[in-house]
Amino acid sequence: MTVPPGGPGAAGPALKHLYSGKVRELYETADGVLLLVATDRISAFDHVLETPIPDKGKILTQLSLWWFEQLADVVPSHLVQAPVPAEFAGRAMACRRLSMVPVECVARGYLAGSALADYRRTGEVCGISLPAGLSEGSRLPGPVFTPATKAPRGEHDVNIPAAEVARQAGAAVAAELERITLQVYRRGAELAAARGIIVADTKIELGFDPGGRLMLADEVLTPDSSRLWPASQWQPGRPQVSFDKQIVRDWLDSPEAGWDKRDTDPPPALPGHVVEQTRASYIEAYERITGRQWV
Ligand code: PZK
Repeated sequence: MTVPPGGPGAAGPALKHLYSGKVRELYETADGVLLLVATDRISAFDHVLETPIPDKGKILTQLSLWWFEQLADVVPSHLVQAPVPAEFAGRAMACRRLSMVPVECVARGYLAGSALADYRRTGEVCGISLPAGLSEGSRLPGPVFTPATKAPRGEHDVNIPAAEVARQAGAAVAAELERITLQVYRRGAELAAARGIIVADTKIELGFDPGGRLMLADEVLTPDSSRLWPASQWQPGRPQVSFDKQIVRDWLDSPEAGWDKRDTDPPPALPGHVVEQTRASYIEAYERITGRQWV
């Protein structure tokens, strides 16, 4: 009698939908466990594309789970053992509800994205002064903690000085956020480097459990939360090749797509060959990083 007449799920709506992200969904089960579900949606140039990448959500979920294991001695994770509904098998993480830290915790080892823009304007990022003469994709003298505000949906995060985090969260918590974020970056970068992948930067989410302990939440060191570059193609002074989205970006930028990334209109559907190559690139990232075969 474990399966109700009508099949699993027929007992009623056991899941409450909490939030939709660009490419993920958050649910709560009847027992108060959160389910972080990674969909097959993909975003590029700030748009969520209409074409899904088959298995992307499963691949990134399995990659996060692998990283949580590798990082267990750095910081405990929000993962709990709980049943996952069959419809989400392989693409959901069951986690405890945390009180989330309202700051994006970012560590960077290379210059890209908003840090590059800030550096070009001011020579600094988050109040940290960087050496002169760096270019797009340059390696930084050492990893830096570059926190940012959590922007409302559709807006971009804004980099803030660590002192601002200390003002908001208290000096002791701010120091812990920085320490954990840099350790996650260092461990991630070291492991990935051994497999020919540069972790240019990574964004983590931390939260407090009811006992006041900081825990690692969300996804970790995935291509959606980090810039991963194939080391063999790294060449400072130009935009870097992205491990996962390069094929999509190149196609959307090509005349064949008939679309301009500066437009507000939605990008066109992806052709089958772009979907297939992109799926293969997610699998390659998973296999190279974990040393496991995607099955
Ligand atoms: C939490 N997000 C991001 C994910 C979205 C948004 N363990 C937790 N406890 C409380 N809150 C969160 C987590 C986690 N992880 C995560 N927002 C809140 C997110 C998926 C879809 F729309």
